[in-house]
Amino acid sequence: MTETETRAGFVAVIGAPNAGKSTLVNALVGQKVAIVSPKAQTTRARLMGIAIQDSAQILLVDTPGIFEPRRRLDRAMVAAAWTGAQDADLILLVIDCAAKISAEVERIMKSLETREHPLVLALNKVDLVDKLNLLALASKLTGRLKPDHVFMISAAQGDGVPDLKRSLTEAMPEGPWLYPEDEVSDATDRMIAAELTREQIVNQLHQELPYATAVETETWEDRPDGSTEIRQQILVERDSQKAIVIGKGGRRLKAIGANARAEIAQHLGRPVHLYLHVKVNPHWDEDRGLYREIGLEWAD
Ligand SMILES: Nc1nc2c(ncn2[C@@H]2O[C@H](COP(=O)(O)OP(=O)(O)OP(=O)(O)O)[C@@H](O)[C@H]2O)c(=O)[nH]1
Ligand SMILES: [Mg+2]
Repeated sequence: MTETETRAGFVAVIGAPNAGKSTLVNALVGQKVAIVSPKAQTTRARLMGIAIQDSAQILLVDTPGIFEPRRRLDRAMVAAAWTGAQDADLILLVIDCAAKISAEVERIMKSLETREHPLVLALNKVDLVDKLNLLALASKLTGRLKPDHVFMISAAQGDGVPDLKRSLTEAMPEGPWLYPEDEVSDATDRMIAAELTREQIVNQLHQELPYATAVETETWEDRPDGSTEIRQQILVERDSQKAIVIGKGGRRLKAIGANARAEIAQHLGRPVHLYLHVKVNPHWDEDRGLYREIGLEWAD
Protein backbone atom coordinates (compact mmCIF):
# COMPACT_ATOMS: atom_id res chain seq x y z
CA MET A 1 0.00 0.00 0.00
CA THR A 2 1.39 3.40 -0.85
CA GLU A 3 1.25 6.29 1.54
CA THR A 4 -1.27 8.31 -0.39
CA GLU A 5 -3.83 5.52 -0.23
CA THR A 6 -3.86 5.32 3.54
CA ARG A 7 -5.71 7.50 5.98
CA ALA A 8 -5.17 8.21 9.63
CA GLY A 9 -6.57 10.69 12.09
CA PHE A 10 -7.74 11.43 15.59
CA VAL A 11 -11.31 11.36 16.80
CA ALA A 12 -12.05 12.89 20.19
CA VAL A 13 -14.87 11.00 21.85
CA ILE A 14 -16.55 13.41 24.23
CA GLY A 15 -19.79 13.56 26.20
CA ALA A 16 -21.29 13.62 29.66
CA PRO A 17 -20.34 10.98 32.24
CA ASN A 18 -21.97 7.62 31.59
CA ALA A 19 -23.03 8.43 28.00
CA GLY A 20 -21.32 5.27 26.76
CA LYS A 21 -18.11 6.74 25.34
CA SER A 22 -15.84 3.93 26.51
CA THR A 23 -18.33 1.27 25.44
CA LEU A 24 -18.38 2.87 21.99
CA VAL A 25 -14.58 3.04 21.75
CA ASN A 26 -14.43 -0.68 22.59
CA ALA A 27 -17.10 -1.43 19.98
CA LEU A 28 -15.27 0.53 17.27
CA VAL A 29 -11.90 -1.05 18.12
CA GLY A 30 -13.53 -4.47 18.23
CA GLN A 31 -12.05 -5.41 21.59
CA LYS A 32 -11.97 -4.11 25.10
CA VAL A 33 -9.43 -1.36 25.56
CA ALA A 34 -11.32 0.90 27.97
CA ILE A 35 -13.06 0.02 31.19
CA VAL A 36 -16.80 0.50 31.52
CA SER A 37 -19.24 0.78 34.41
CA PRO A 38 -22.79 1.89 35.12
CA LYS A 39 -21.37 4.66 37.32
CA ALA A 40 -20.45 8.15 36.20
CA GLN A 41 -16.82 9.20 35.95
CA THR A 42 -15.38 5.79 35.25
CA THR A 43 -12.80 6.97 32.74
CA ARG A 44 -10.07 9.05 34.37
CA ALA A 45 -7.28 9.52 31.92
CA ARG A 46 -7.28 10.06 28.22
CA LEU A 47 -6.89 6.71 26.49
CA MET A 48 -6.56 6.03 22.83
CA GLY A 49 -8.23 3.08 21.17
CA ILE A 50 -7.07 2.23 17.65
CA ALA A 51 -9.67 1.09 15.15
CA ILE A 52 -8.88 -0.04 11.63
CA GLN A 53 -11.26 0.00 8.70
CA ASP A 54 -10.09 -0.65 5.15
CA SER A 55 -7.06 1.56 4.64
CA ALA A 56 -7.83 3.90 7.53
CA GLN A 57 -6.50 3.99 11.04
CA ILE A 58 -8.95 5.74 13.35
CA LEU A 59 -7.36 6.89 16.57
CA LEU A 60 -10.19 7.21 19.08
CA VAL A 61 -9.39 9.36 22.06
CA ASP A 62 -11.65 8.21 24.88
CA THR A 63 -11.99 11.03 27.38
CA PRO A 64 -13.33 11.36 30.92
CA GLY A 65 -16.93 12.57 30.99
CA ILE A 66 -16.89 16.33 31.17
CA PHE A 67 -18.41 17.69 34.36
CA GLU A 68 -18.11 20.53 36.83
CA PRO A 69 -14.61 20.25 38.29
CA ARG A 70 -14.25 20.48 42.06
CA ARG A 71 -11.23 18.60 43.26
CA ARG A 72 -7.81 18.48 41.67
CA LEU A 73 -8.56 15.08 40.19
CA ASP A 74 -11.70 16.52 38.57
CA ARG A 75 -9.75 19.38 37.09
CA ALA A 76 -7.15 17.02 35.68
CA MET A 77 -9.89 14.88 34.13
CA VAL A 78 -11.65 17.82 32.53
CA ALA A 79 -8.36 19.15 31.21
CA ALA A 80 -7.61 15.74 29.70
CA ALA A 81 -11.00 15.71 27.98
CA TRP A 82 -10.63 19.14 26.38
CA THR A 83 -7.04 18.57 25.37
CA GLY A 84 -8.25 15.42 23.65
CA ALA A 85 -10.80 17.46 21.72
CA GLN A 86 -8.43 20.22 20.65
CA ASP A 87 -5.85 17.87 19.16
CA ALA A 88 -8.37 15.90 17.12
CA ASP A 89 -9.39 15.93 13.45
CA LEU A 90 -12.99 15.34 14.37
CA ILE A 91 -15.20 15.46 17.43
CA LEU A 92 -17.55 12.59 18.15
CA LEU A 93 -20.15 13.68 20.68
CA VAL A 94 -21.90 10.81 22.44
CA ILE A 95 -25.30 11.52 23.95
CA ASP A 96 -27.24 9.11 26.13
CA CYS A 97 -30.67 9.41 24.53
CA ALA A 98 -32.28 7.53 27.41
CA ALA A 99 -31.25 10.24 29.86
CA LYS A 100 -32.53 13.78 29.96
CA ILE A 101 -30.44 16.60 28.57
CA SER A 102 -28.55 17.47 31.74
CA ALA A 103 -26.83 20.70 32.65
CA GLU A 104 -23.61 18.91 31.72
CA VAL A 105 -24.81 18.13 28.21
CA GLU A 106 -26.01 21.73 27.88
CA ARG A 107 -22.56 22.97 28.86
CA ILE A 108 -20.86 20.71 26.35
CA MET A 109 -23.22 21.80 23.56
CA LYS A 110 -22.60 25.44 24.41
CA SER A 111 -18.86 25.01 24.19
CA LEU A 112 -19.22 23.22 20.84
CA GLU A 113 -20.92 26.25 19.30
CA THR A 114 -17.53 27.80 18.60
CA ARG A 115 -15.82 24.58 17.49
CA GLU A 116 -13.44 24.49 14.58
CA HIS A 117 -13.65 20.72 14.03
CA PRO A 118 -16.16 18.63 12.13
CA LEU A 119 -18.73 17.17 14.49
CA VAL A 120 -20.37 13.75 14.42
CA LEU A 121 -23.25 13.17 16.77
CA ALA A 122 -23.88 9.67 18.13
CA LEU A 123 -27.22 9.21 19.86
CA ASN A 124 -26.43 6.20 22.00
CA LYS A 125 -28.51 3.63 23.90
CA VAL A 126 -31.27 3.56 21.28
CA ASP A 127 -32.16 0.13 22.65
CA LEU A 128 -33.61 1.91 25.69
CA VAL A 129 -35.90 4.45 24.01
CA ASP A 130 -38.89 4.43 21.67
CA LYS A 131 -38.63 5.69 18.12
CA LEU A 132 -40.81 8.77 18.45
CA ASN A 133 -38.91 10.16 21.40
CA LEU A 134 -35.68 9.39 19.63
CA LEU A 135 -36.67 11.28 16.49
CA ALA A 136 -37.78 14.27 18.53
CA LEU A 137 -34.48 14.31 20.39
CA ALA A 138 -32.51 13.89 17.15
CA SER A 139 -34.20 16.84 15.46
CA LYS A 140 -33.78 19.02 18.52
CA LEU A 141 -30.07 18.30 18.84
CA THR A 142 -29.40 18.50 15.13
CA GLY A 143 -31.04 21.92 14.94
CA ARG A 144 -28.96 23.12 17.81
CA LEU A 145 -25.56 21.59 17.03
CA LYS A 146 -25.58 21.40 13.23
CA PRO A 147 -23.42 18.27 13.19
CA ASP A 148 -21.89 16.98 9.95
CA HIS A 149 -23.44 13.55 10.54
CA VAL A 150 -25.85 11.97 13.01
CA PHE A 151 -25.98 8.29 13.95
CA MET A 152 -28.40 6.45 16.16
CA ILE A 153 -26.57 3.63 17.79
CA SER A 154 -26.42 1.10 20.55
CA ALA A 155 -22.78 0.88 21.51
CA ALA A 156 -23.58 -1.99 23.86
CA GLN A 157 -25.40 -4.07 21.25
CA GLY A 158 -23.55 -2.91 18.16
CA ASP A 159 -26.51 -1.44 16.24
CA GLY A 160 -25.43 1.39 13.96
CA VAL A 161 -21.78 1.03 14.89
CA PRO A 162 -20.59 -0.21 11.46
CA ASP A 163 -22.24 2.78 9.73
CA LEU A 164 -20.64 5.17 12.18
CA LYS A 165 -17.28 3.49 11.66
CA ARG A 166 -17.54 3.85 7.89
CA SER A 167 -18.35 7.52 8.24
CA LEU A 168 -15.36 8.09 10.53
CA THR A 169 -13.16 6.25 8.05
CA GLU A 170 -14.15 8.59 5.24
CA ALA A 171 -13.52 11.62 7.43
CA MET A 172 -9.93 10.66 8.20
CA PRO A 173 -7.29 12.73 6.42
CA GLU A 174 -5.01 11.01 3.95
CA GLY A 175 -1.65 10.08 5.36
CA PRO A 176 0.47 7.27 6.73
CA TRP A 177 -0.67 5.18 9.66
CA LEU A 178 0.60 6.48 12.95
CA TYR A 179 0.68 3.20 14.90
CA PRO A 180 1.66 -0.38 14.06
CA GLU A 181 -1.32 -2.27 12.70
CA ASP A 182 -1.49 -4.77 15.56
CA GLU A 183 -1.72 -2.08 18.23
CA VAL A 184 -5.19 -1.51 19.72
CA SER A 185 -4.40 1.10 22.36
CA ASP A 186 -1.73 3.54 23.48
CA ALA A 187 -1.93 2.42 27.09
CA THR A 188 0.85 0.28 28.49
CA ASP A 189 0.04 -3.19 29.85
CA ARG A 190 0.84 -1.84 33.33
CA MET A 191 -1.81 0.86 32.95
CA ILE A 192 -4.38 -1.50 31.48
CA ALA A 193 -3.79 -3.99 34.30
CA ALA A 194 -4.38 -1.25 36.88
CA GLU A 195 -7.51 -0.12 35.05
CA LEU A 196 -8.92 -3.65 34.92
CA THR A 197 -8.56 -3.91 38.70
CA ARG A 198 -10.18 -0.50 39.12
CA GLU A 199 -13.04 -1.64 36.89
CA GLN A 200 -13.75 -4.45 39.36
CA ILE A 201 -13.68 -2.02 42.27
CA VAL A 202 -16.07 0.35 40.51
CA ASN A 203 -18.43 -2.46 39.59
CA GLN A 204 -18.32 -4.43 42.84
CA LEU A 205 -18.50 -1.57 45.32
CA HIS A 206 -21.07 1.12 45.81
CA GLN A 207 -21.50 4.72 46.87
CA GLU A 208 -18.63 7.12 46.83
CA LEU A 209 -15.98 4.46 47.21
CA PRO A 210 -14.99 3.95 43.59
CA TYR A 211 -14.37 7.63 43.24
CA ALA A 212 -12.13 7.64 46.31
CA THR A 213 -10.00 4.82 44.93
CA ALA A 214 -6.96 4.58 42.72
CA VAL A 215 -4.98 1.55 41.60
CA GLU A 216 -1.28 1.53 40.97
CA THR A 217 0.75 -1.29 39.45
CA GLU A 218 3.84 -1.56 41.62
CA THR A 219 5.81 -4.49 40.29
CA TRP A 220 5.61 -6.57 37.16
CA GLU A 221 7.59 -9.69 36.54
CA ASP A 222 7.40 -11.96 33.53
CA ARG A 223 8.36 -15.37 34.90
CA PRO A 224 10.36 -17.97 32.95
CA ASP A 225 7.35 -20.35 33.04
CA GLY A 226 5.41 -17.94 30.78
CA SER A 227 3.26 -16.42 33.50
CA THR A 228 3.35 -12.88 34.85
CA GLU A 229 3.44 -11.81 38.48
CA ILE A 230 1.82 -8.45 39.14
CA ARG A 231 1.59 -6.54 42.39
CA GLN A 232 -0.87 -3.71 42.66
CA GLN A 233 -1.72 -1.23 45.36
CA ILE A 234 -5.28 -0.09 45.89
CA LEU A 235 -5.30 3.39 47.37
CA VAL A 236 -8.22 4.62 49.45
CA GLU A 237 -8.65 7.76 51.51
CA ARG A 238 -9.85 6.36 54.85
CA ASP A 239 -9.63 3.29 57.12
CA SER A 240 -13.37 2.73 56.80
CA GLN A 241 -12.97 2.48 53.02
CA LYS A 242 -10.13 0.03 53.40
CA ALA A 243 -12.42 -2.19 55.48
CA ILE A 244 -15.08 -2.10 52.73
CA VAL A 245 -12.62 -2.97 49.96
CA ILE A 246 -11.29 -5.91 51.97
CA GLY A 247 -14.74 -7.07 53.06
CA LYS A 248 -15.74 -9.62 55.69
CA GLY A 249 -13.00 -12.20 56.01
CA GLY A 250 -11.27 -10.66 52.99
CA ARG A 251 -14.00 -11.88 50.68
CA ARG A 252 -14.49 -8.68 48.69
CA LEU A 253 -10.81 -8.22 47.96
CA LYS A 254 -10.63 -11.86 46.93
CA ALA A 255 -13.52 -11.43 44.49
CA ILE A 256 -11.99 -8.23 43.06
CA GLY A 257 -8.66 -10.01 42.66
CA ALA A 258 -10.14 -13.12 41.06
CA ASN A 259 -12.07 -11.19 38.40
CA ALA A 260 -9.27 -8.73 37.74
CA ARG A 261 -6.77 -11.57 37.41
CA ALA A 262 -8.97 -13.28 34.81
CA GLU A 263 -9.41 -10.06 32.83
CA ILE A 264 -5.70 -9.23 32.93
CA ALA A 265 -4.77 -12.77 31.88
CA GLN A 266 -7.16 -12.50 28.96
CA HIS A 267 -5.68 -9.16 27.97
CA LEU A 268 -2.09 -10.41 28.14
CA GLY A 269 -2.81 -13.86 26.76
CA ARG A 270 -0.83 -15.57 29.51
CA PRO A 271 -1.40 -16.78 33.07
CA VAL A 272 -1.27 -14.08 35.72
CA HIS A 273 -0.54 -14.12 39.44
CA LEU A 274 -2.09 -11.01 40.89
CA TYR A 275 -1.35 -9.73 44.37
CA LEU A 276 -3.41 -6.82 45.68
CA HIS A 277 -2.97 -4.82 48.81
CA VAL A 278 -4.99 -1.92 50.12
CA LYS A 279 -3.33 1.19 51.46
CA VAL A 280 -4.85 4.22 53.15
CA ASN A 281 -3.56 7.54 51.94
CA PRO A 282 -5.91 10.45 52.67
CA HIS A 283 -4.12 12.56 50.11
CA TRP A 284 -3.50 10.20 47.21
CA ASP A 285 -5.29 12.64 44.92
CA GLU A 286 -2.56 15.17 45.68
CA ASP A 287 0.22 12.77 44.65
CA ARG A 288 1.88 13.95 41.44
CA GLY A 289 3.64 10.65 40.79
CA LEU A 290 0.36 8.80 40.88
CA TYR A 291 -1.18 11.16 38.35
CA ARG A 292 1.63 10.32 35.98
CA GLU A 293 1.09 6.62 36.63
CA ILE A 294 -2.61 6.84 35.75
CA GLY A 295 -1.92 8.98 32.68
CA LEU A 296 -3.12 12.39 33.83
CA GLU A 297 -1.40 15.73 33.71
CA TRP A 298 -1.17 17.58 37.01
CA ALA A 299 -3.78 20.36 37.00
CA ASP A 300 -3.18 23.42 39.16
N1 LIG B 1 -28.56 -0.15 27.27
C1 LIG B 1 -27.40 0.36 26.87
N2 LIG B 1 -26.42 0.62 27.77
C2 LIG B 1 -25.26 1.13 27.33
C3 LIG B 1 -25.03 1.41 25.95
N3 LIG B 1 -23.79 1.93 25.82
C4 LIG B 1 -23.26 1.96 27.07
N4 LIG B 1 -24.14 1.48 27.98
C5 LIG B 1 -23.96 1.36 29.44
O1 LIG B 1 -23.82 2.65 29.99
C6 LIG B 1 -22.92 2.62 31.12
C7 LIG B 1 -21.81 3.64 30.94
O2 LIG B 1 -20.97 3.23 29.89
P1 LIG B 1 -19.49 3.77 29.76
O3 LIG B 1 -18.99 3.32 28.43
O4 LIG B 1 -18.67 3.43 30.97
O5 LIG B 1 -19.77 5.35 29.74
P2 LIG B 1 -18.71 6.55 29.63
O6 LIG B 1 -19.35 7.61 28.80
O7 LIG B 1 -17.39 6.05 29.18
O8 LIG B 1 -18.65 7.03 31.15
P3 LIG B 1 -17.47 7.89 31.91
O9 LIG B 1 -16.17 7.22 31.64
O10 LIG B 1 -17.87 7.77 33.34
O11 LIG B 1 -17.55 9.28 31.40
C8 LIG B 1 -22.42 1.17 31.22
O12 LIG B 1 -23.20 0.48 32.16
C9 LIG B 1 -22.68 0.63 29.81
O13 LIG B 1 -22.86 -0.77 29.80
C10 LIG B 1 -26.08 1.11 25.01
O14 LIG B 1 -25.97 1.29 23.81
N5 LIG B 1 -27.23 0.60 25.54
MG1 LIG C 1 -15.57 6.10 30.05
